[in-house]
Amino acid sequence: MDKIRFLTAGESHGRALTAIIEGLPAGLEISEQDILTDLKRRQRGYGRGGRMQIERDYAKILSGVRYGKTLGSPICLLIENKDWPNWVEKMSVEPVINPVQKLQMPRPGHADYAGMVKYQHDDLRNILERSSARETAARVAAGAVARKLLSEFGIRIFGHVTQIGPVQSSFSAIVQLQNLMNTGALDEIERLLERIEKSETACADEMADEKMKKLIDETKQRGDTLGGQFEIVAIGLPIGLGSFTHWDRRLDGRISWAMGAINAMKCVEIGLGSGVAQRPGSQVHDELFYEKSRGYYRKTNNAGGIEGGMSNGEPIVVRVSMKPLPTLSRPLMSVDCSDRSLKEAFSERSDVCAVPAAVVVAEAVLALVLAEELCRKLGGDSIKEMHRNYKGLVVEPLGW
Ligand code: EPS
Repeated sequence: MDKIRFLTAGESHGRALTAIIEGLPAGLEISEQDILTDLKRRQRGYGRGGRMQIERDYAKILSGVRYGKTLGSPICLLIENKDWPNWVEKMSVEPVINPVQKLQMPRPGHADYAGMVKYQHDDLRNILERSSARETAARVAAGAVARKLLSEFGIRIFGHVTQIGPVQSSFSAIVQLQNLMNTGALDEIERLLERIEKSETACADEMADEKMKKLIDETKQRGDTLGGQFEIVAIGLPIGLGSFTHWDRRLDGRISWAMGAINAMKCVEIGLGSGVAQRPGSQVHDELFYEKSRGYYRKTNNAGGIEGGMSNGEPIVVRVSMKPLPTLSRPLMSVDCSDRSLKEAFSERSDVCAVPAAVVVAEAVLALVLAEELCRKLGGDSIKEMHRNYKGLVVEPLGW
């Protein structure tokens, strides 16, 4: 990212998490309350562990905003860890007289083993503290600012869980959303969003939601964990974000990178995704139509809103698969790195299933990618200038 950059810092059980976002335009209205909405949503979900009972994630804006509007300078956000008082000794910045016992049984599937080798640590706490998905709270806070920018231009992002373990939702955004948009039933979209927000699994299918919760309970009993799949959708995008002209400008590539860089994500699909492999071209590509009242339009969205690395004006639909979390309360076998003896892997408080929370993280990173592309398209020094340029966007091919 070069137009909008962001960095996060902070350990899971350290004093706080921070994020710095640089490159946003001046004049964007933003408040701590705007950021709070998404931080609260990230803490949700059936299957979360004890930590979420302790934390009340809240991002303080430390810089870059004056009288409720961005200045154009870097925005610094601070999220304090409420759990910190319980970790002051164990996570002390200064050396301590009696350090806590080292953790040396890496969890299969976590960053522990490769991290211990790479950074030459003999205590896996030095790895897990930063590799923990706690960091995603900072990404969500940064993403909430990007989302606010997108909302200025009518762009909305939402997500929903399509699968937890083997339980699948009957709902897929790629089909249903297209039907709702084709029939003009836009208020149905609002009802759909309400259903997702009310669901503890962030699943629009009420029957699947019940089955998912039951499965999470059973899995918890067994000391195991669950992954799943979710879809993220962006609507209201102008045509031409991203470009085919060079590999690192392709929007699908940028989105895949951002999604694949979220902890525990193993597969990113756009539109039909892996479904394109088995169909002939005639059943994959979305035909173009034109009506005077509607302009150019499509009846399907198998491309998931991206053709040739560019947004094509249809909803962007991204499907992501998440692996089950590697901290098992009934641990897998591992090796004690202090004496190479076979032992159970390290285990501590964690979540059974974090797929509903991951949806909010994925929404945030999509917002960051799209906000950057929007600034590139509209010239991003000030909101005023961006609005002027937005009004001047060309929306049809040259020809008339
Ligand atoms: C998380 C905080 C963590 C875990 C989870 C995500 O809290 P703690 O480690 O204190 O229980 O609940 O972290 C992981 C899944 C992981 O693999 O590290 C959070 O804030 O989202």
